[in-house]
Amino acid sequence: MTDGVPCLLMRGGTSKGAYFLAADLPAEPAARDDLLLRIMGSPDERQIDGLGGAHPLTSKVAVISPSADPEADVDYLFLQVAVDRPEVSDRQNCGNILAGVGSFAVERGLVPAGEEETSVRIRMVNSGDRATATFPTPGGRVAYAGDAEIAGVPGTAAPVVIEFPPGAGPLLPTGRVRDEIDGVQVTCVDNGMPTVLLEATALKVTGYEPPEDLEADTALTERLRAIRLAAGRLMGLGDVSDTTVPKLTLLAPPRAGGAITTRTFIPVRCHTSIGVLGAAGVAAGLRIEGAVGADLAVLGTGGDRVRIEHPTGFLDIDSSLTTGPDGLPAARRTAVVRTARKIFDGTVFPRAVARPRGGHR
Ligand code: NQM
Repeated sequence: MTDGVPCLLMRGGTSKGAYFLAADLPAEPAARDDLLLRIMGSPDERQIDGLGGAHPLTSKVAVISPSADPEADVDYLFLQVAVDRPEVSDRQNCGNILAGVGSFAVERGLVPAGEEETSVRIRMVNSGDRATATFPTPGGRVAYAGDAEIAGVPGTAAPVVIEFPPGAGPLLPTGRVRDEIDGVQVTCVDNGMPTVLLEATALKVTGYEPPEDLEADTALTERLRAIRLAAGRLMGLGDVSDTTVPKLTLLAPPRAGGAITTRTFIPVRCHTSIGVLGAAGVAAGLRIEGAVGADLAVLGTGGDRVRIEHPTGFLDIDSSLTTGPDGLPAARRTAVVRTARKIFDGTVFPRAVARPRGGHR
C-alpha cells in the first residue's frame, strides 16, 4: 500500500467522506479497517495525519462496487470511522454520503451516464435497503454546479434527487407507537436509521439550544446515554454501548415555518444539522397518531413534504405512510433532494503501520 490508494473525496449532503472502489481496498474487513484508520488519521481527535475532518460528520467512508442484485447497479457500504478511537463501524447507514454514490459510480465507469441525467440504483449494504439517485449529466458528464441549496452547505450545487422505496424492516421496531424509558416517553422509529424521538422539554431543555451547549450539558448527555442503551435493547439492537445507532432526536415546536424543530445526537456529538435517514424517521414519526412529537408538529397541507428544522436551517423530506399487514404504520414513500460535490480525485497515502518502539540503538 506504500503506492497509495485511489480515492475520491466528496461532500455528500452535509457530510464529507472518502469514496473508494471496493476493488481498491483489502477484501478482508480487519485489514480494510486498519487501512482506513491510517488513511483518515484515526485515532486522534484532530485527525491531523489523515483525511478526516475531526468530527463524525467528516470522518466517513463509502465503499462502492458493481452489484450482483438485479434491482441495483451498485452496492454501497458505508463505514463510520471514529475520530478518537481506533474503530470503524458498519452498523449504521448514511443518507448524506449516499448523495455522492451515484456520481462516484459514473466517475469510475461503473454506470454509463445518460445524455441529460442519470439514475443510479443503489443497494445500501448496511441496511439491505435500496435507493435511486438521479442527478444531471449533461453531455454524459456529471455536473456538480447547479441551483439547489441545502441548509448547512454554503452556496448552491446540482440537485441529487434520492428516492427510497419502503425498507424491509418495521417502521416501529418495538411494535409500539410509544415506550417509556427512565420516566420519559419515547417513540422508537426506523425509516432507514434507528432513531429515538423524545420531547426536548421532557429532558428539561428547550430544544432550541445550540449543539455545543447541549453537548456541554452533562446532566442531559448522561440521561440520553442511559435512555439510548435501554432503547437499543427495546429496538432489538442488543447492547449499543459501542455503536452509533440508535440516534436520539429531541423535538420542539417549529419556530421558522417548518413542521418541527430538532436536535439530534449521533449519538454523542450533537448534529449541526440532521442526517437524511434520521430526518426520514422524524418525518414518519410526526405522521403517526400518538407518537412522541406528533402533537408538537405543524404539518401543512403540502402533500408528502415535511420541513424539519435543525440547528443550521431546515431539511425538506417527502414522507408518506401506509398501514402494514400487522396493522401498524409502515413507510410508503420517502424522497429527498441533496447535493454532492467532487472535491478531489487522486491517490491517498495512508500513515505507515506503527512499528514497535525501542528496537534500534
Ligand atoms: O441519517 C449522521 C449525516 C449522518 C447520517 C449521523 C445520515 C442519515 O448527517 O442518513 O446522513 O447520523 O451519524 O451524515
